[in-house]
Amino acid sequence: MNGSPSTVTADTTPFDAASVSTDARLIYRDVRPSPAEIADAVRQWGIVVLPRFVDGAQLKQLNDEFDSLINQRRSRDFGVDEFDNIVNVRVIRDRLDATQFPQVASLFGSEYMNQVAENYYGSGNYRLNGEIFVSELSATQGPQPNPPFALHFDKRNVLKFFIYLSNTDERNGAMRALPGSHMRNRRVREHEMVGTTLQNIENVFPEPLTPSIPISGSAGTMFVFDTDVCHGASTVEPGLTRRTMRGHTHSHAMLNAMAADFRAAHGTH
Ligand SMILES: O=C(O)CCC(=O)C(=O)O
Ligand SMILES: [Fe+2]
Repeated sequence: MNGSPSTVTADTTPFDAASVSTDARLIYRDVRPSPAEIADAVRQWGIVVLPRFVDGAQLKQLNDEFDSLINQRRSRDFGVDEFDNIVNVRVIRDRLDATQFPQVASLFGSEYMNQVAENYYGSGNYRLNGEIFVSELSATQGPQPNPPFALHFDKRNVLKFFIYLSNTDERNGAMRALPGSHMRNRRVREHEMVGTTLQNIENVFPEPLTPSIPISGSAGTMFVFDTDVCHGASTVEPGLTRRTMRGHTHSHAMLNAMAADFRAAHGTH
């Protein structure tokens, strides 16, 4: 079993060719962009990729902290999701011990990421990387019809700072995405949020009707994406793994909608 249990097919109409693109050159940046440029690129395409965002000693230390978090997951105060081929440690950034995990704490609390979020959401309108998902994928068995593998948008909208800690391509789980698809998905999601509980939003796309490109990158690559863009992991070949960390930055509006949804589902007011 993988990921979210409720899989509902989204709008099956093909995306308007004029609004989406499978040209990777539009979303890869060779030179480190300013936070404002990142926010603009995410607004335009839903995703932007920064190769070698982390390297050298910092990358090595992040990998060491990744190993500690994964290996000690049961003895710590973190949420853990474990499926056949996914281990996910859910770190609450406020509760992270920065002396033990200095690179994770400084990277996901960095002023650079904060400036990206501020440019994207506006000052005071977001919570920077409230959660950090530390996750390892191992070989998948057969086709994967559900998120995070199936192409989808997230029911709960998030800006994600997603970092590969190992070299990653289509053989070991590279995330796939359809640049530009966030616009239509956002309209659908916002429309559905009015009449449906978040959990029931239809968010999975039929393939190959919906195209996508793999976000391949060497260890240290970061991509920033708005989860309204169609996205989903590639499957993982036997013997291979994928190591990632990702910061989840929500708008306060989305956090409030999630809290209201939770109260409605649990009968409290
Ligand atoms: O792991 C992946 O490549 C996809 C993850 C995903 O669906 C997400 O971060 O929202
Ligand atoms: Fe997702």
